[in-house]
Amino acid sequence: MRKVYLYVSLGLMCAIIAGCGGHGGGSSGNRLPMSGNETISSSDTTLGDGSKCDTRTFYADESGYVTITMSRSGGDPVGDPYLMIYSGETPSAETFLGSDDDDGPGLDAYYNFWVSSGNYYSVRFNTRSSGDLGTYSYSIHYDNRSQPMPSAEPGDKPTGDAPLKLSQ
Ligand SMILES: [Ca+2]
Ligand SMILES: [Ca+2]
Repeated sequence: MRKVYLYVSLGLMCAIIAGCGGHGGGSSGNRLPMSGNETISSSDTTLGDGSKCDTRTFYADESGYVTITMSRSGGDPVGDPYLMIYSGETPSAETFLGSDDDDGPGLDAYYNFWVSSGNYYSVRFNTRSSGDLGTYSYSIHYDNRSQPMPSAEPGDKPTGDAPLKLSQ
């Protein structure tokens, strides 16, 4: 009886410690906001058109609008950023939600959509064409409202109508 009590106490303590750990930043890597400077390189995942991509998954701990950006940035930037968004942790044709090519400034990609609390979403940071390697910056953050395109330019297509590119 005493042993059981000890195990329960230990379990509870572990849960409390794990819960507190979330505030440290290190173990909350899937929570928003996320941002960084990264590189599309030849060793990244290859898609059906031969282009390369980085995949990042985030967890929505509240419902709301989320904005995702991918920008030409760094010392040797990619030529033409491209985004694809998926529900869940595994990108596929079945989980595909939408994509964007040029809704950000210039050739930068921008996507704004509604997420539901308690769900995972995945983002492929990609380029419009194959052979386009280089650096970029990205951001995934709550906006709490639907955002218009930051730079509506002649010839821009509405968010979401860029074609899906399947895995190779
Ligand atoms: Ca990469
Ligand atoms: Ca683009």
